[in-house]
Amino acid sequence: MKKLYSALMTAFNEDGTVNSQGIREMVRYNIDVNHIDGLYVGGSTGEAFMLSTEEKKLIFKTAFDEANGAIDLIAQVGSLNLLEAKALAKYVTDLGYKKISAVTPFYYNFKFDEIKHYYDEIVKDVDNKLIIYSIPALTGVALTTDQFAELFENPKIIGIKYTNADFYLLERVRNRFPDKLILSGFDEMLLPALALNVDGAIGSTYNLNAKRAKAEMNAFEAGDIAKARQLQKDSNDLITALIQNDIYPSLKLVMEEMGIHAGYTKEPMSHPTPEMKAGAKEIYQKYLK
Ligand code: NGF
Repeated sequence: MKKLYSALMTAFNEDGTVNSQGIREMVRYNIDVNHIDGLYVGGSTGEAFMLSTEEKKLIFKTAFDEANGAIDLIAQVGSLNLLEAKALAKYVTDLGYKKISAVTPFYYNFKFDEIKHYYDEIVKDVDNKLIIYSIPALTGVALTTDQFAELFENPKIIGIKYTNADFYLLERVRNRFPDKLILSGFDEMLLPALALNVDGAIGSTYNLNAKRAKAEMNAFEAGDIAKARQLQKDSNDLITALIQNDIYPSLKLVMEEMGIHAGYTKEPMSHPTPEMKAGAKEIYQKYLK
């Protein structure tokens, strides 16, 4: 059975501080209404790369407490500061997270040996399993099939969060590592990823659109490709509208329309303009009601 994970957002107050109550509401909504299989905590959608270590810890703890064992949780601990990544890996493991993940280190054009060292170090002192977070469009780091193979030599490294539109590489990786966990990261490309036999998906828009995405997965599994294609089209109408309205603040504005206190994005991401607010209201009415 393929699994669907929402990439958890972080609710911020207008001044950029973390709003724990808003995080709790989003966790609850994902469990009670979306019936989600799990949450990816501290990733891009969580705006984690703009946060302090203490803020990240608060978010990991709040999500863990609120979920209370009901769903699978993956903690994204990757950071350009390897000492921070290691400390967070230990922190979330001690809390009880059963899976961790780490973005490929970015910005400094690290050599592959350095990337391998980074992953081996993150898992070295923790009894946990790690999913590589590969997102070349944002990191500039595009790992090859052979490089994934080298990272998988470490038995604690169990899979890939594959946020990449390279389906040739996805096919190569899927077939070379049939036992590894591969979770697709681009919501608008869920159907082609399912066709290549991913184990599930993680994404930002599932916070709002889990029901349709699950129906698509079920239709695909049942061999009803026409239905799956129609559902992907419907999802992509929603995703396109979100992107055109500025996706990060809009995801939160639409959640607010649904009565969930998702709060603000963190600057330098934009705060909502009146036009964005009107756009989000329209998106909710048109695609989600
Ligand atoms: O936010 C991005 C940036 N991608 C997310 C997802 O892959 C990131 C994706 O859902 C994520 O899950 C996380 O780390 O928190 C997109 O928002 C969606 O497909 C719309 O393009 O690429």
